[in-house]
Amino acid sequence: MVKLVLVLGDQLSTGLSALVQADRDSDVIVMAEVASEAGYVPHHPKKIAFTFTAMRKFAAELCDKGWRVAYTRLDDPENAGSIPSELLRRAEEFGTSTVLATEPGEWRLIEALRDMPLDLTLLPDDRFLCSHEEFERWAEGRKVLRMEYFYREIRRKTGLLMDGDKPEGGKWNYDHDNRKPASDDLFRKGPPEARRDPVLDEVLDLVKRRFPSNFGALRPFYFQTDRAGALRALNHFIEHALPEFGPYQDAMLEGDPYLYHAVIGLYLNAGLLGPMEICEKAEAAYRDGHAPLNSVEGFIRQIIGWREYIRGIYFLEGPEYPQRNALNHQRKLPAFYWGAETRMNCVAQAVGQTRDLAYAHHIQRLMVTGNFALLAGINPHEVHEWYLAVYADAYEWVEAPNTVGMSQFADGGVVASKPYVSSGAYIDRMSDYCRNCHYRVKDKTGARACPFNLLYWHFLIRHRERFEGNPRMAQMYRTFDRMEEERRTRVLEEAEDFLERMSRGDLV
Ligand code: FAD
Ligand code: DLZ
Ligand code: SF4
Repeated sequence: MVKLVLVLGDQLSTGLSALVQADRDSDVIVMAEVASEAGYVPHHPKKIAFTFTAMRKFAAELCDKGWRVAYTRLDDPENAGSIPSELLRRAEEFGTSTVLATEPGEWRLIEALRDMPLDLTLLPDDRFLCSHEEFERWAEGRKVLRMEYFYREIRRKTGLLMDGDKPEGGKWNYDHDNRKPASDDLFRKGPPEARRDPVLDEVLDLVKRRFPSNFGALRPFYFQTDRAGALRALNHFIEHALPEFGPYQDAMLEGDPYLYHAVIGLYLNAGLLGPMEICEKAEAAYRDGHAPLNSVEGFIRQIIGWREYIRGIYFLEGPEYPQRNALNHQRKLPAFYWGAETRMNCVAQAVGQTRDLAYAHHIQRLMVTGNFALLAGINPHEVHEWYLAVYADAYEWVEAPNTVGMSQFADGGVVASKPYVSSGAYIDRMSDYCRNCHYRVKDKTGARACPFNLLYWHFLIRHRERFEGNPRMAQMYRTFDRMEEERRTRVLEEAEDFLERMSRGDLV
């Protein structure tokens, strides 16, 4: 009996469990560009263009390999508009009610598939190194979950950077050698340019026509859109950037959006690259003497540690996770997240780069836009929807725990042991943004005081009850209490005034 085999836009891997289990002679692969997936948040036009182009090329590759592919384009008149309704339409067309799929990376879609009146088999997504069951076993009985211990287990399991049963070099983590600010005279080579081709051109026209008002610049389009291109991007990173990845991982420079980051998250999350092949190449660069251990360990930790851990949390915590709001933050996301003017240069740089590239690196996401939203008490669900929309690598399984958990502390401390908040001093140390800012990072109060300085205290004081007892935060409360009363009052009043002006829509 013929089966429909679903391949989603982030399942573009020839080794996908559903494809491995399918029968090339009798089954039909279903792929569909649908309004519901393209519209559950207002995705960045570059993300939609990347997804549709990569889907079309992957479908063509499957056809070349002899698969029967039923591909629906967004503009096809018979397009039913959602993944379940496309499956129902194809089921009727091919006279079957059997669907084979690899588990989607989002509860929303898992539930929608389960609700279909079709006979569905959902297979585990084994493109990850840790299954749901393994993560549950690891988490069971632990009072708090911490990535570092999880990471060690995965190092042992994969054998990456291991010296027998010991970590390579004697330590699991080399972060104390990292975290340097970048200087603007360092030479860096950004990711390779995209090659133009007719499939990409056609999709770019479609996206321009169908999503004219989504936030973000469609062109110039620089992403790779197939496996060969993704491999080129990976090799380019290993050759040109990996050696310096560790030291400059947290640095930010105006005019240099990538620094030594890999810019491969979108390829990995869409299935064009796999986690093990990436890490094996990085490890080989270390063993060949091309890249130092602190950079290679730091990079591998992001992929086998953070990425797997974050996914484990998403599936462990369940479908309600993105709704959490432990700090009861209710303020609306300011218009400058969608490109309106702001005088805060760091925010303007991070948002401007996001608009142009659908990319910002981790510290820009965490310590600029994320930090500001948390300090200002923005509703975490709005923050979550923004991150899900604007980055080309964003899918809920990875975006939500990073945003709701790590960045906004809205899960009450599942992902992070303390909130990632900082005053302007951190941004000044790690970037050159403050040089060109209307505000003065050294000013703690007054008309030009850096808003991060004001809001930092406002955040700590409004959540005093919750955080004062946290040993890693107690020092900050002592510092505040040692300030003169007049100064404390002034800081909090100016912070209030800033928030009011921001909420009114004044230029801040
Ligand atoms: P590099 O810095 O070069 O790191 C290499 C790879 O490590 C990344 O490609 C990614 O696959 C992995 N990685 C690194 N950090 C993380 C992390 N915290 N969680 C998961 N994987 C990680 N990452 C996404 O893939 N999708 C998202 O939607 C996403 N949303 C985020 C939202 C917020 C608020 C924050 C703070 C982080 C988010 N991240 C997300 C994590 C991280 O910022 C991106 O993975 C990274 O910036 C991608 O750029 P890169 O490929 O140059 O990564
Ligand atoms: C991100 C995305 C977009 C923009 N469009 C589609 C689409 O039209 N068809 C599709 O199959 N997948 C798309 N995707 C990826 C899905 O949103 C992704 O599979 C789910 O969010 C689960 O991770
Ligand atoms: Fe950002 Fe403050 Fe520096 Fe301006 S002074 S760039 S607002 S940290």
